[in-house]
Amino acid sequence: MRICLATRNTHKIEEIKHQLSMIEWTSLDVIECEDELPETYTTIAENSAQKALFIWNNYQENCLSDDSGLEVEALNGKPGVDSAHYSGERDAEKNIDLLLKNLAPFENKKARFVTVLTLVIDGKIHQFEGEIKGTIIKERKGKNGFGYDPIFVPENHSTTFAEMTLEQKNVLSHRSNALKKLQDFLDKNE
Ligand code: ITT
Repeated sequence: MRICLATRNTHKIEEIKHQLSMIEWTSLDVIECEDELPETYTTIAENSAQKALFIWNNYQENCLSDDSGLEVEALNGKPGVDSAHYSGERDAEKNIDLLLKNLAPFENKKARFVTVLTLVIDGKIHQFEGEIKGTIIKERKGKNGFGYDPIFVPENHSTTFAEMTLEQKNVLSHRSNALKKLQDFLDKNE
């Protein structure tokens, strides 16, 4: 069975393919989808479903979408669903700058990353959620990964996601936790 990865985020694609390498993946380019995937809801779970159903409804392809975000406790869960364009632009550096500025007055630096994967197989929808708790540090550290990785230190660790290799991040991350649930589902439904 081939599954279309319904994302244009190359970092997500790399992480997902690395963890679930046995799946026959296809891509938005392969199915000739040039549309921007809609994300118009106010929750991560709804946006995840919306992206996958858009592909199923328009291209009749089995597919997997990933909607994720960083929820910061002291900021009442923000940037959350707005993580990709928190600063008003799709710019990771500006997003981090704004987050550090907004969080500076608070002692509480706790945060969590969350991912909701949506798998659509033959029109049926299945969702898998993963999270990783951690803290936000005051200055960027590391060059790997993407998004908020340089300022996020996962619980029980001393380095940021951006200081870890892809393999190390993939043992811990919100995305990998959701992918493990997806893998269990596929194993049981083979
Ligand atoms: P697609 O919608 O095409 O999948 P996207 O980048 O727009 O790609 P989202 O709407 O899910 O994806 O936005 C998620 C944002 O949350 C992402 O742009 C990052 O800023 C942040 N994010 C999600 N997962 C992350 C991770 O593993 N490490 C760092 N930041 C992450």
